[in-house]
Amino acid sequence: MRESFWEKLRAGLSRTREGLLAPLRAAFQGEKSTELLLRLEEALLSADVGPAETARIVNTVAEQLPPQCTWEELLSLVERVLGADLAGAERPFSLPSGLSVLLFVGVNGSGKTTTVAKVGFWLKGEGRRPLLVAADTFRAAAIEQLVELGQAAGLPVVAHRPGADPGAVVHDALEHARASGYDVVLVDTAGRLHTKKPLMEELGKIRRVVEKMTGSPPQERILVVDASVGQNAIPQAQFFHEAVGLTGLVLTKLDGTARGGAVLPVVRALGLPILWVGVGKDLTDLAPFRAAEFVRALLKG
Ligand SMILES: Nc1nc2c(ncn2[C@@H]2O[C@H](COP(=O)(O)OP(=O)(O)OP(=O)(O)O)[C@@H](O)[C@H]2O)c(=O)[nH]1
Ligand SMILES: [Mg+2]
Repeated sequence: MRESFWEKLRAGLSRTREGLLAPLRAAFQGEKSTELLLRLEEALLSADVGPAETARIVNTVAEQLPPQCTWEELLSLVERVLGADLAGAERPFSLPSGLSVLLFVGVNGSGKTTTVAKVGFWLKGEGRRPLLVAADTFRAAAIEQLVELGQAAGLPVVAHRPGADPGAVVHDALEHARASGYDVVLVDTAGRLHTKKPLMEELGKIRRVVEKMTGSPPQERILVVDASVGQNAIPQAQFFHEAVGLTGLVLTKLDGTARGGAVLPVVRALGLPILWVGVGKDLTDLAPFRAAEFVRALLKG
Protein backbone atom coordinates (compact mmCIF):
# COMPACT_ATOMS: atom_id res chain seq x y z
CA MET A 1 0.00 0.00 0.00
CA ARG A 2 1.33 3.41 -0.88
CA GLU A 3 2.42 5.43 2.16
CA SER A 4 0.14 8.32 1.26
CA PHE A 5 -2.91 6.08 1.15
CA TRP A 6 -2.01 4.46 4.45
CA GLU A 7 -1.92 7.93 5.99
CA LYS A 8 -5.28 8.76 4.39
CA LEU A 9 -6.81 5.52 5.62
CA ARG A 10 -5.53 6.18 9.12
CA ALA A 11 -6.79 9.76 9.04
CA GLY A 12 -10.07 8.66 7.46
CA LEU A 13 -10.73 6.15 10.21
CA SER A 14 -9.83 8.60 12.96
CA ARG A 15 -13.40 9.25 14.04
CA THR A 16 -14.21 5.57 14.38
CA ARG A 17 -10.86 5.00 16.10
CA GLU A 18 -11.38 7.74 18.65
CA GLY A 19 -14.88 6.46 19.42
CA LEU A 20 -13.45 3.01 20.02
CA LEU A 21 -10.28 3.80 21.91
CA ALA A 22 -11.04 6.84 24.05
CA PRO A 23 -13.50 5.07 26.41
CA LEU A 24 -11.23 2.04 26.60
CA ARG A 25 -8.20 4.13 27.46
CA ALA A 26 -10.18 5.86 30.19
CA ALA A 27 -11.22 2.53 31.71
CA PHE A 28 -7.86 0.78 31.35
CA GLN A 29 -5.86 0.24 34.53
CA GLY A 30 -3.49 -2.55 33.61
CA GLU A 31 -5.89 -5.38 34.19
CA LYS A 32 -8.82 -7.21 32.68
CA SER A 33 -11.67 -5.71 34.69
CA THR A 34 -15.42 -6.00 34.29
CA GLU A 35 -15.41 -2.26 33.75
CA LEU A 36 -12.94 -2.58 30.87
CA LEU A 37 -15.02 -5.29 29.17
CA LEU A 38 -18.16 -3.19 29.59
CA ARG A 39 -16.48 -0.17 28.03
CA LEU A 40 -15.24 -2.34 25.17
CA GLU A 41 -18.78 -3.53 24.58
CA GLU A 42 -20.16 0.02 24.59
CA ALA A 43 -17.42 1.30 22.32
CA LEU A 44 -17.97 -1.47 19.78
CA LEU A 45 -21.70 -0.87 19.78
CA SER A 46 -21.27 2.84 19.23
CA ALA A 47 -18.90 2.15 16.31
CA ASP A 48 -21.87 0.21 14.85
CA VAL A 49 -20.25 -3.19 15.16
CA GLY A 50 -23.69 -4.65 15.97
CA PRO A 51 -24.79 -6.75 18.96
CA ALA A 52 -23.87 -10.23 17.71
CA GLU A 53 -20.37 -9.30 16.54
CA THR A 54 -19.80 -7.24 19.64
CA ALA A 55 -20.73 -10.13 21.93
CA ARG A 56 -18.36 -12.43 20.08
CA ILE A 57 -15.47 -9.98 20.29
CA VAL A 58 -16.04 -9.17 23.97
CA ASN A 59 -16.24 -12.89 24.82
CA THR A 60 -13.01 -13.62 23.00
CA VAL A 61 -11.24 -10.77 24.76
CA ALA A 62 -12.67 -11.91 28.12
CA GLU A 63 -11.32 -15.41 27.47
CA GLN A 64 -7.95 -14.56 26.02
CA LEU A 65 -6.74 -11.39 27.73
CA PRO A 66 -4.50 -12.18 30.74
CA PRO A 67 -5.73 -10.83 34.11
CA GLN A 68 -2.79 -8.38 34.20
CA CYS A 69 -1.94 -6.82 30.86
CA THR A 70 -0.53 -3.81 29.11
CA TRP A 71 -2.45 -1.43 26.86
CA GLU A 72 -0.44 -2.80 23.89
CA GLU A 73 -1.47 -6.36 24.74
CA LEU A 74 -5.11 -5.33 24.86
CA LEU A 75 -4.87 -3.56 21.50
CA SER A 76 -2.98 -6.42 19.88
CA LEU A 77 -5.62 -8.89 20.99
CA VAL A 78 -8.47 -6.73 19.67
CA GLU A 79 -6.49 -6.27 16.44
CA ARG A 80 -6.08 -10.03 16.08
CA VAL A 81 -9.77 -10.72 16.70
CA LEU A 82 -11.00 -8.05 14.26
CA GLY A 83 -8.37 -9.01 11.70
CA ALA A 84 -9.50 -12.64 11.78
CA ASP A 85 -13.14 -11.56 11.40
CA LEU A 86 -12.38 -9.43 8.36
CA ALA A 87 -9.86 -11.71 6.68
CA GLY A 88 -12.65 -13.51 4.82
CA ALA A 89 -13.81 -10.22 3.30
CA GLU A 90 -10.53 -9.74 1.47
CA ARG A 91 -10.39 -10.82 -2.16
CA PRO A 92 -7.55 -9.65 -4.37
CA PHE A 93 -9.08 -8.08 -7.44
CA SER A 94 -8.19 -9.67 -10.73
CA LEU A 95 -9.79 -9.79 -14.14
CA PRO A 96 -9.57 -12.41 -16.84
CA SER A 97 -7.81 -11.39 -20.02
CA GLY A 98 -10.11 -10.01 -22.70
CA LEU A 99 -13.01 -7.64 -22.22
CA SER A 100 -14.44 -7.31 -18.68
CA VAL A 101 -17.42 -5.34 -17.46
CA LEU A 102 -17.80 -3.88 -13.99
CA LEU A 103 -21.32 -2.77 -13.03
CA PHE A 104 -21.63 -0.28 -10.15
CA VAL A 105 -24.95 -0.04 -8.31
CA GLY A 106 -26.24 1.54 -5.12
CA VAL A 107 -28.66 3.90 -3.48
CA ASN A 108 -28.69 7.63 -4.24
CA GLY A 109 -25.56 9.49 -3.31
CA SER A 110 -23.61 6.48 -2.07
CA GLY A 111 -20.57 7.48 -4.13
CA LYS A 112 -21.04 5.42 -7.33
CA THR A 113 -19.97 7.98 -9.91
CA THR A 114 -16.91 9.04 -7.93
CA THR A 115 -16.02 5.39 -7.34
CA VAL A 116 -16.32 4.51 -11.04
CA ALA A 117 -13.77 7.23 -11.81
CA LYS A 118 -11.49 6.21 -8.93
CA VAL A 119 -11.57 2.51 -9.88
CA GLY A 120 -10.98 3.40 -13.54
CA PHE A 121 -8.00 5.50 -12.51
CA TRP A 122 -6.70 2.67 -10.32
CA LEU A 123 -7.07 0.14 -13.15
CA LYS A 124 -5.22 2.45 -15.52
CA GLY A 125 -2.40 2.47 -12.99
CA GLU A 126 -2.46 -1.33 -13.14
CA GLY A 127 -1.86 -1.20 -16.88
CA ARG A 128 -5.44 -1.79 -18.03
CA ARG A 129 -7.37 0.20 -20.65
CA PRO A 130 -10.59 1.31 -18.93
CA LEU A 131 -13.63 2.86 -20.57
CA LEU A 132 -16.23 4.63 -18.42
CA VAL A 133 -19.94 4.46 -19.27
CA ALA A 134 -22.54 7.02 -18.20
CA ALA A 135 -25.51 4.66 -17.83
CA ASP A 136 -27.03 7.04 -15.29
CA THR A 137 -29.02 8.91 -17.90
CA PHE A 138 -31.56 10.08 -15.37
CA ARG A 139 -30.11 13.55 -14.84
CA ALA A 140 -28.01 15.66 -17.21
CA ALA A 141 -25.78 16.59 -14.28
CA ALA A 142 -24.94 12.93 -13.66
CA ILE A 143 -23.61 12.55 -17.21
CA GLU A 144 -21.60 15.77 -16.94
CA GLN A 145 -20.18 14.65 -13.61
CA LEU A 146 -18.81 11.42 -15.07
CA VAL A 147 -17.49 13.19 -18.16
CA GLU A 148 -15.62 15.67 -15.95
CA LEU A 149 -14.24 12.96 -13.70
CA GLY A 150 -13.18 11.01 -16.78
CA GLN A 151 -11.28 14.03 -18.04
CA ALA A 152 -9.57 14.47 -14.69
CA ALA A 153 -8.61 10.78 -14.68
CA GLY A 154 -7.53 10.80 -18.33
CA LEU A 155 -10.17 8.20 -19.20
CA PRO A 156 -12.66 8.15 -22.07
CA VAL A 157 -16.39 8.21 -21.28
CA VAL A 158 -19.25 6.90 -23.41
CA ALA A 159 -22.38 8.98 -22.85
CA HIS A 160 -25.74 9.54 -24.50
CA ARG A 161 -28.14 12.40 -23.97
CA PRO A 162 -30.19 12.64 -20.75
CA GLY A 163 -33.20 10.35 -20.72
CA ALA A 164 -31.63 7.78 -23.05
CA ASP A 165 -32.08 4.08 -22.38
CA PRO A 166 -29.25 2.94 -20.06
CA GLY A 167 -29.19 -0.45 -21.81
CA ALA A 168 -28.53 1.29 -25.15
CA VAL A 169 -25.63 3.29 -23.68
CA VAL A 170 -24.07 0.08 -22.38
CA HIS A 171 -24.61 -1.57 -25.75
CA ASP A 172 -22.77 1.26 -27.54
CA ALA A 173 -20.00 1.29 -24.97
CA LEU A 174 -19.33 -2.42 -25.46
CA GLU A 175 -19.17 -1.97 -29.24
CA HIS A 176 -16.82 0.96 -28.80
CA ALA A 177 -14.64 -1.00 -26.36
CA ARG A 178 -14.32 -3.88 -28.84
CA ALA A 179 -13.60 -1.60 -31.76
CA SER A 180 -11.02 0.49 -29.93
CA GLY A 181 -9.31 -2.10 -27.73
CA TYR A 182 -10.53 -1.07 -24.28
CA ASP A 183 -10.40 -4.03 -21.92
CA VAL A 184 -12.42 -2.94 -18.87
CA VAL A 185 -15.79 -1.27 -19.15
CA LEU A 186 -16.97 0.45 -15.95
CA VAL A 187 -20.70 1.16 -15.89
CA ASP A 188 -22.06 3.97 -13.70
CA THR A 189 -25.78 3.61 -12.93
CA ALA A 190 -28.42 5.90 -11.49
CA GLY A 191 -28.86 5.86 -7.75
CA ARG A 192 -32.03 4.07 -6.79
CA LEU A 193 -34.05 3.26 -3.78
CA HIS A 194 -34.01 -0.46 -3.32
CA THR A 195 -37.78 -0.33 -2.82
CA LYS A 196 -38.45 0.94 -6.37
CA LYS A 197 -39.20 -2.12 -8.46
CA PRO A 198 -39.02 -0.70 -12.03
CA LEU A 199 -35.62 0.82 -11.30
CA MET A 200 -34.36 -2.47 -9.96
CA GLU A 201 -35.64 -4.15 -13.13
CA GLU A 202 -33.66 -1.65 -15.18
CA LEU A 203 -30.49 -3.00 -13.58
CA GLY A 204 -31.51 -6.50 -14.59
CA LYS A 205 -31.89 -5.21 -18.12
CA ILE A 206 -28.39 -3.71 -18.17
CA ARG A 207 -27.07 -7.02 -16.94
CA ARG A 208 -28.86 -8.84 -19.76
CA VAL A 209 -27.47 -6.47 -22.42
CA VAL A 210 -23.96 -7.29 -21.21
CA GLU A 211 -24.76 -10.99 -21.19
CA LYS A 212 -26.11 -10.89 -24.71
CA MET A 213 -23.14 -8.99 -26.10
CA THR A 214 -20.28 -10.67 -24.29
CA GLY A 215 -21.68 -14.09 -23.49
CA SER A 216 -21.44 -13.56 -19.73
CA PRO A 217 -22.86 -11.21 -17.11
CA PRO A 218 -20.68 -8.32 -15.89
CA GLN A 219 -17.64 -9.93 -14.22
CA GLU A 220 -18.22 -7.78 -11.16
CA ARG A 221 -21.59 -6.46 -9.91
CA ILE A 222 -20.44 -4.05 -7.27
CA LEU A 223 -22.55 -2.41 -4.60
CA VAL A 224 -21.21 0.98 -3.59
CA VAL A 225 -22.02 1.57 0.06
CA ASP A 226 -21.71 4.80 2.00
CA ALA A 227 -20.02 3.57 5.18
CA SER A 228 -21.83 6.16 7.27
CA VAL A 229 -25.14 4.32 6.83
CA GLY A 230 -23.63 1.58 8.97
CA GLN A 231 -25.66 -1.57 9.34
CA ASN A 232 -28.49 -0.14 7.22
CA ALA A 233 -26.37 -1.29 4.33
CA ILE A 234 -27.51 -4.86 5.00
CA PRO A 235 -31.16 -4.64 3.84
CA GLN A 236 -30.11 -2.38 0.94
CA ALA A 237 -27.60 -4.93 -0.21
CA GLN A 238 -30.08 -7.77 -0.05
CA PHE A 239 -32.37 -6.02 -2.54
CA PHE A 240 -29.54 -5.20 -4.93
CA HIS A 241 -28.34 -8.77 -4.63
CA GLU A 242 -31.72 -9.99 -5.83
CA ALA A 243 -31.62 -7.60 -8.81
CA VAL A 244 -28.12 -8.25 -10.15
CA GLY A 245 -26.41 -10.90 -8.03
CA LEU A 246 -23.71 -8.88 -6.28
CA THR A 247 -20.08 -10.02 -6.36
CA GLY A 248 -18.51 -7.41 -4.11
CA LEU A 249 -18.70 -4.14 -2.22
CA VAL A 250 -16.93 -0.83 -2.23
CA LEU A 251 -17.16 1.05 1.04
CA THR A 252 -16.98 4.78 0.51
CA LYS A 253 -16.80 7.80 2.78
CA LEU A 254 -15.01 5.95 5.55
CA ASP A 255 -13.52 9.33 6.25
CA GLY A 256 -15.98 11.44 8.15
CA THR A 257 -17.89 8.61 9.85
CA ALA A 258 -17.62 7.12 13.33
CA ARG A 259 -19.52 4.04 12.19
CA GLY A 260 -16.68 2.29 10.40
CA GLY A 261 -17.18 -0.70 12.70
CA ALA A 262 -20.27 -1.63 10.67
CA VAL A 263 -17.87 -3.28 8.25
CA LEU A 264 -17.95 -6.35 10.50
CA PRO A 265 -21.70 -7.09 10.64
CA VAL A 266 -22.12 -6.04 7.00
CA VAL A 267 -19.47 -8.47 5.83
CA ARG A 268 -20.79 -11.26 8.03
CA ALA A 269 -24.42 -10.77 6.96
CA LEU A 270 -23.70 -10.52 3.24
CA GLY A 271 -20.78 -12.88 2.80
CA LEU A 272 -19.46 -10.58 0.05
CA PRO A 273 -15.89 -9.39 -0.31
CA ILE A 274 -14.93 -5.75 0.04
CA LEU A 275 -13.04 -4.95 -3.13
CA TRP A 276 -12.00 -1.38 -2.37
CA VAL A 277 -12.41 1.28 0.28
CA GLY A 278 -12.76 4.98 -0.36
CA VAL A 279 -11.58 7.64 2.06
CA GLY A 280 -12.08 10.89 0.20
CA LYS A 281 -13.25 12.60 -2.96
CA ASP A 282 -9.99 12.57 -4.90
CA LEU A 283 -9.16 10.07 -7.61
CA THR A 284 -6.36 8.66 -5.48
CA ASP A 285 -8.54 8.20 -2.37
CA LEU A 286 -9.18 4.53 -3.10
CA ALA A 287 -7.32 1.37 -2.20
CA PRO A 288 -7.89 -2.37 -2.37
CA PHE A 289 -9.28 -3.66 0.90
CA ARG A 290 -6.75 -5.48 3.06
CA ALA A 291 -8.10 -6.75 6.37
CA ALA A 292 -4.89 -6.48 8.37
CA GLU A 293 -4.11 -2.97 7.15
CA PHE A 294 -7.67 -1.85 7.71
CA VAL A 295 -7.69 -3.07 11.30
CA ARG A 296 -4.24 -1.64 11.99
CA ALA A 297 -5.37 1.74 10.64
CA LEU A 298 -8.51 1.46 12.74
CA LEU A 299 -6.71 0.78 16.02
CA LYS A 300 -3.28 2.29 15.77
CA GLY A 301 -3.55 6.04 15.67
N1 LIG B 1 -15.60 12.35 1.89
C1 LIG B 1 -15.89 11.55 0.87
N2 LIG B 1 -16.79 11.95 -0.05
C2 LIG B 1 -17.08 11.11 -1.05
C3 LIG B 1 -16.47 9.83 -1.17
N3 LIG B 1 -16.99 9.23 -2.27
C4 LIG B 1 -17.86 10.10 -2.82
N4 LIG B 1 -17.93 11.23 -2.08
C5 LIG B 1 -18.77 12.41 -2.29
O1 LIG B 1 -20.13 12.05 -2.11
C6 LIG B 1 -20.98 12.79 -2.98
C7 LIG B 1 -21.83 11.83 -3.81
O2 LIG B 1 -20.94 11.09 -4.64
P1 LIG B 1 -21.37 10.55 -6.06
O3 LIG B 1 -20.22 9.78 -6.60
O4 LIG B 1 -21.95 11.62 -6.90
O5 LIG B 1 -22.52 9.54 -5.60
P2 LIG B 1 -23.55 8.73 -6.52
O6 LIG B 1 -23.80 7.46 -5.82
O7 LIG B 1 -23.02 8.66 -7.90
O8 LIG B 1 -24.83 9.67 -6.45
P3 LIG B 1 -26.14 9.56 -7.38
O9 LIG B 1 -25.69 9.32 -8.77
O10 LIG B 1 -26.83 10.87 -7.20
O11 LIG B 1 -26.94 8.42 -6.83
C8 LIG B 1 -20.07 13.64 -3.84
O12 LIG B 1 -19.99 14.93 -3.28
C9 LIG B 1 -18.70 12.94 -3.72
O13 LIG B 1 -17.62 13.82 -3.90
C10 LIG B 1 -15.52 9.42 -0.16
O14 LIG B 1 -14.95 8.32 -0.15
N5 LIG B 1 -15.28 10.34 0.83
MG1 LIG C 1 -23.93 9.13 -9.66
